[in-house]
Amino acid sequence: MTEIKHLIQNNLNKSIAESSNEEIFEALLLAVKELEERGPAITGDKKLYYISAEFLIGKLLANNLINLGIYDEVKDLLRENGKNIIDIEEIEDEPSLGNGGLGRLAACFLDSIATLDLPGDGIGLNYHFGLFKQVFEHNKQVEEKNPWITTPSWLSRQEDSFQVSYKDFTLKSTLYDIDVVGYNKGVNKLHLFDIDSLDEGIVGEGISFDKKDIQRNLTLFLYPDDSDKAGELLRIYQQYFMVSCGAQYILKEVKKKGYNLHKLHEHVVIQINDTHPSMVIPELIRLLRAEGIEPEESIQIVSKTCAYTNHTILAEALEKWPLAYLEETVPIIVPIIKELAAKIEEKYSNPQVHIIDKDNRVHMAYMDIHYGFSVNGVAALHTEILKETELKEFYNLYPEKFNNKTNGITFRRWLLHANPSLARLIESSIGSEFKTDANALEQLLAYIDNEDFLESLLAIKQEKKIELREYLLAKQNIQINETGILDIQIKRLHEYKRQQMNALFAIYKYLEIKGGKKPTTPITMIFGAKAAPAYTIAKDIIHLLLCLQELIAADPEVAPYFRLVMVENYNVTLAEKLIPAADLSEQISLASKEASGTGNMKFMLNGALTIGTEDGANVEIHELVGDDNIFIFGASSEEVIRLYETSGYRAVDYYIEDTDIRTWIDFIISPKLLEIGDSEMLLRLHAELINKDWFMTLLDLKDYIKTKNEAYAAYEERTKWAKRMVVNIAKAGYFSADRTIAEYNKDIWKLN
Ligand code: 26V
Repeated sequence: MTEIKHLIQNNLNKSIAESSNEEIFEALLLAVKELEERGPAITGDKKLYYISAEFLIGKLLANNLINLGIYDEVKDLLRENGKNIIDIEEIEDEPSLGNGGLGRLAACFLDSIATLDLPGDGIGLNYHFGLFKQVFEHNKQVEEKNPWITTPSWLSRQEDSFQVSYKDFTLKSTLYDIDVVGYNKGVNKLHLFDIDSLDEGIVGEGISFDKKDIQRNLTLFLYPDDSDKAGELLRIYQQYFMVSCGAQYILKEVKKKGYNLHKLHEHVVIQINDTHPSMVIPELIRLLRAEGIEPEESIQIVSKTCAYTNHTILAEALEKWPLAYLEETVPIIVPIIKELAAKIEEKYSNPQVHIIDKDNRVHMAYMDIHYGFSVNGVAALHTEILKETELKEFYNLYPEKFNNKTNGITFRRWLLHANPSLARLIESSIGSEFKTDANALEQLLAYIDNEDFLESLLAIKQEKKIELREYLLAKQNIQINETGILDIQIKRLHEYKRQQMNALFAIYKYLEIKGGKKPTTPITMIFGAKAAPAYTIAKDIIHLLLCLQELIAADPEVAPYFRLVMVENYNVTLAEKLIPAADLSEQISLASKEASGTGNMKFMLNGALTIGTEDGANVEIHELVGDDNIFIFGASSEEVIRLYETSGYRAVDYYIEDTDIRTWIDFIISPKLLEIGDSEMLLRLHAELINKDWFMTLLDLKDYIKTKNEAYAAYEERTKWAKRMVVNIAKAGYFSADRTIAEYNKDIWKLN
C-alpha cells in the first residue's frame, strides 16, 4: 500500500468505497497535513516575512496534492473505489480572505516562494467570515457572512501568543498556521493571527455587527465597511494587531535562532504588501528599543529590513490615517510615527514628501518609502507612472529604491489544476519541462502550423465550455450556450475597471439584434464581480447587469443569439472553472488605473485572447504576443493622465453630441429596464454616467465596440484564432510567479 493510501485509510473507519465524499475529504485533508508535517521545512540564514492583510488562497486540497506530486495517484485511487476526485474537491469551503488581485497575488507568491525553496512565511489575520458571500436578490447584491473554518481544517493552532496593547485595553493573540507546500515538497507557513475573545454570535442580519466591540469583533471580517469612522477605526485595530503580532513573532524566531538583533536585516526581510501593514515600521522600532537598542540605530535597522510594494495609484485607496484616529486606538506607536515624520521635515522642506500633512493625516505609503529600502510597482507601466507622476518627488529623492516587479501567477493552480487537459496536450507536445520552467512553453510556437495540435487545442476549449455549462447549471441554475464565443469579465467591481462600458456594449448588441442584425456566431457574455458593501455606484452597475441578464434571457428575438449572465459570488473556485473556458478576456480598465491585473495572465495562459487597453500588464502581454494576437483599443495612459490634469474630459459632451451613445445610455432608464429594475438605482447610474463618469467610460466606448466586433469576427476564422491561442499560451511563461519571485529575491530579498 502506498503512503498516501495508508494515511487516508488510517483516517477512515471504513473502506473508501463505503465512505461518503465528506468523510473522504476529511481523511484526505488529515493525510495531506500529515505529509506536510513530515516534509522538509525550508530553512536558511535569512528569511522573508510577507505581511499582508489578504491571502486569497482558494481551496487547498487539490493544490496541495499537486504540489506534493500525488494528485494523479489519489485521483486513480478514488476512481478505483467508485469516487470522483472532482466531487471530493467540491466539499471544501473556499476561504474569502481577500478582495481580489492583491490577495490572490499574495497566495500565488507563497506558492512560488516555497517552490523556489526560499525560506519565506506569510503573516496575516484569520478572518472567520472572510470578506462576504455575495447573493443576488431582486437583481441586487446582498452580503452574507462566509464561514469557512470547519473541523478538521487546514489551520493548526500554535502555542505562540502575544499581547497587543491598545489605548484602553490589551488583546491576547492566538496563532493558526497553514502549511504552504511548494511544488518540490518544501514547506513554509502562512501565520494567521486571531483572538480567543472573538464572538461569532454578535453578527446579526447579513454582515452587520457592533463595529465598536473590538474585543469580540476584531477578526470577524476582512475590511468591514469603512464608510464610517467606526469602520475605519476597526481597520486600524486590525492592522496594528497584524503587525504587532507579526513583529513579535519575527523577533521571537530571530532570538530563538540566536541571531544578533543589531544585525536583524541580515537575517530578516519584511515585504509590506500595500500600506495595510505599514505600521510594522514604527512597531518594530518600538520593539527593538524595548530590547535595549538605541533609538537611532533601531530606525536604521528597520529601514534596512522593510520593503514596500505599491499596488495602486487610486487616491482613495492610498491610506492616510488621521493622526487623531491613531491616538485614539494605538497611542503606543504615535510618538514614533511623529519622530519619524519630524526627521523627514527636518531634512526636506518640500511638504509633498512629508509623512504627516497639514491636515494631520499620516500618509502610510510615504512612511514606507522613507523608512524602507525598496519601493516596487507591480507592472512596467505602473512603476513608470509611480516614478514619473504619482511618487515623482520620492523618486527624485531615492531613485535607487525604486524597482519594478511585474506580477505573476502560479501555473500549478492556473494551468495544471484548472486545465489538466491543456497541460496534458502541452506535455505530449513539448515534454514536461514547462512544469518547472515556464519559459519552456515557447517551444509550443513550433506547433503553430500543426493542424492536429490546433484541432486539439480547440477541442479542449470546447470541452471546458461544456464542463462550465454543466457546472453553472448545477450550481447556480444559470444557462449558457457552449457553442459560440465566450466573452468573460471577472474581477472586483470598480468604476475604473469599467464593467459599465461592457454593459453598454451589451445594450448596443441587444439593440442591434432587435433591429434585425443577428450575429453569425452566438455570443455569451459572462460577468463575475463583488462590489464593496458601501460602494453605491458599483452596486448600481451590478444591478444593471442583472437586469440586462433578465431582459435578454426573456426576449425570444435575442436570447438564441446573445446571452449575458452574471455568476453569483465570484471567487477563486469559479475563476478556475471560467478561465479555461474563455475565448475573450476583458481587460478594459481606463489606461493608467489598473496597476497590473493578474486575471489577464490567467486567461492568456489558458488560450483566451485579450481585448484590452494599454494598461497594467496588458502592455507587456501586447509586447510579447504582438499586434496580431491581442485586441487593443482606447486612449493611452499619457492621454488619460493629461485629461485629468487639464480637466479635459466631459462625459456630458459625448452624451449630447453622439446620438448612438445617447441611445445606449438612455436605455438604462428605458421603460423596459425600469419595469425590471429599481428606478432609484438605474436613474442614479444614468445620471452618474452623464454628469460625472470619473473613469471616462464614454471616452473609449466607441473604439471598444468597434474593436470587440472585430474580435468577434476574428473568432469565426477558427484556425487563425487557434494560432493566436498558441502564441498566447507560448508567451505566457513570462507571467509565472516563479519568475516574479526570482526577481524579488535577486533584487530585494537576497535570500541564500
Ligand atoms: C482598494 C480600495 C480600497 C478603498 C476603496 C477603493 C479601493 C480601490 C482599489 C483598491 C485596491 C487596493 C490595491 C489592490 O488590490 N491592487 C491590485 O493589486 C493587484 C496585484 O498587484 C494588481 O494586479 C491590480 O491591478 C491592483 O488593482
